[in-house]
Amino acid sequence: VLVLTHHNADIDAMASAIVLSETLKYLNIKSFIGVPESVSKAAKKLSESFDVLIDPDCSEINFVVLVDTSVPEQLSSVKNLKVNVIIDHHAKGKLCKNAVCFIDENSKSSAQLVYKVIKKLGYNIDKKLSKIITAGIVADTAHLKLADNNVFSDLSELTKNIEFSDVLKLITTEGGLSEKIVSFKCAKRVDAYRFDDILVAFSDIVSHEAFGARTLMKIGADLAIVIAEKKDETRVSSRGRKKILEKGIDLSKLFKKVGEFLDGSGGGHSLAGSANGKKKNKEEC
Ligand SMILES: [Mn+2]
Repeated sequence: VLVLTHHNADIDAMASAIVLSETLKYLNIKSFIGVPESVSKAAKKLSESFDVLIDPDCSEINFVVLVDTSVPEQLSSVKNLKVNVIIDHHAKGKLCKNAVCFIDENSKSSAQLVYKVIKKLGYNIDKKLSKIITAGIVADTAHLKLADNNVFSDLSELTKNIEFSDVLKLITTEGGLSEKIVSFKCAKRVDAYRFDDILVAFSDIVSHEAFGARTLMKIGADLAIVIAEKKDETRVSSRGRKKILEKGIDLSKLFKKVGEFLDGSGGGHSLAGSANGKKKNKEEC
């Protein structure tokens, strides 16, 4: 059996695939985990101790179970795709036509549906798999912000013998060293102003200006603008909270003008604007 999931597999997708595949192994069924293209960065830690087949070939497989998707577009790099069973919590896709489906759009995660299937099989789930299912649920509910009663009732069963902090360790990825240095430099060079109840933070760094702007938002800016000057190029990135819209600030419009000032281009969204162009006076920009 191949347990397959969608490309750039997220934590819920990987958790569902791992738990189902491991359960089949316990039941003496030879099983594999398959992922098109790649596992997402967020799900790397969760899946690192399991073998994952990237872009598997279904012609070498007897039976395929697909989890967390039912649309062929998310599986385009799988060779000779076939699907026998689908377990998913998204709206039915094209692949449902020719497969046995267990779809529940009201479920907050696919991991919970896999958990249901396993319980039906009468299989008693161990600590390791409890942690992984919990990880899938926590990730797909934005750390329980979107949880419903079913989530809490499943979690009350799953977390009986595990430490919740161990689950969080599985799904939190620390940023790389270079990103942390950008954050520190960006914070160190802040010029901050207050306009009414809006805190505006300007900073400059050598690169990663968008990452820098997000960092300033995390430490409390309502509007963050970060400029990066290169040899003969200027790049500016910004992020804003919704309340700047009430003050009539639209970053896409603002940065269109910044782009013109830089003899380059600019724009974006109302709460995330950016521009790049020629090197000009930084303060003026
Ligand atoms: Mn999901």
